[in-house]
Amino acid sequence: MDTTEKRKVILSGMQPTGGLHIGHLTGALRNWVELQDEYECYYTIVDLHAITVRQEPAKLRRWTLDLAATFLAVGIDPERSHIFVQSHVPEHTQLAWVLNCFTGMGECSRMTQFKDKSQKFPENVNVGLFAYPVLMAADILLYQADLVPVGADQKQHLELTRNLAQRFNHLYSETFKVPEPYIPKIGAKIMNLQDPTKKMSKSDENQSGVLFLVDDDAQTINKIKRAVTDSGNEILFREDKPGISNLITLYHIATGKTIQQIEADFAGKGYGEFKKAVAESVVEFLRPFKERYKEIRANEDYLRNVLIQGAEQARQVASRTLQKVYKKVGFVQL
Ligand code: ATP
Ligand code: LTN
Repeated sequence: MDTTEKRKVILSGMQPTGGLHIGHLTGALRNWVELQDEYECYYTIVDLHAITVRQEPAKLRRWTLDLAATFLAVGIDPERSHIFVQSHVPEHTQLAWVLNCFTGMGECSRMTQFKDKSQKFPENVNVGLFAYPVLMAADILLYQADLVPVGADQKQHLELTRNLAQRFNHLYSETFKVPEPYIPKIGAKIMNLQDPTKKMSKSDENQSGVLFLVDDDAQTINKIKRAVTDSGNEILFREDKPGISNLITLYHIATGKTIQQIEADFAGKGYGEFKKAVAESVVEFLRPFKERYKEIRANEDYLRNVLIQGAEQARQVASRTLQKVYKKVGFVQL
């Protein structure tokens, strides 16, 4: 490969709205780590997005640093990728304002996440929540991202981002790269252990169904042992057995064994024995991550330095795009 060729750009973001769980690790972060080999990666902690629902300041601060430590602990390498906090790069809000003026009210009100969250928090349906996807578009377009790894729930936001980029490019001239969604090759959806029809979610009130990455071993084991299972007693991966299927997925992730192999290994064995095996394997799977996390989280100077460096690098790219935009819309350049 020609080494002067520019690598394609990846950007993704995660909200610092709670402790991370095993679903984040397997569904998102493991892919983020792999993508570093091939792409120029920007990974941002989107605190501006987080305040679209009410947050306690002390918790938001803690979760932001927790998330930075998690990125590092899973293997995102600050020497190769750019890890930064969204509010440290003011260009995000600046571009979002311009894009707001090119977004229709109808476009935002059609977004499923807006409809869901305004139902969930009827006492706080704010303008920020409404404009959430426009800020997300700014996150992506500032870095001229080629690809955006997102879960299925964010695809609608990415479609809006593409529309805004095309609209602006068409009205003025070529300014933004039109990004594509990146749907990861690996990454099963992990369900809540107490309600296996619902995805495991960090802001879930029922924490006993969520395997947080910072839970201690005893908590992990207990949560798995108390997981809701289905009627019957066979260890089979089947649609009508969501509880056992979810545990099989976890075991598959933790051990690398195939579903068929797991079903065969546990044929004729009971739920109790299976749960014990799942619990032990998940604890082992998480052990190296937890050790690294503890070490990194304890070194706040190091964490802050990574974020300072990440924000500086991000600003260099973001300010270039913003300047182009400001010039095109007709703002006076001094
Ligand atoms: P919230 O509770 O605040 O909505 P969440 O836990 O659902 O948060 P997000 O911040 O929306 O998580 O997700 C960040 C990333 O992690 C997304 O790419 C999403 O696809 C992935 N992810 C989240 N939950 C799971 C899960 N249970 N299984 C697999 N991947 C998941
Ligand atoms: N909305 C996303 C988080 C997010 C994001 C982004 C993802 C904010 N900005 C830019 C990809 C690219 C979520 O809730 N998962």
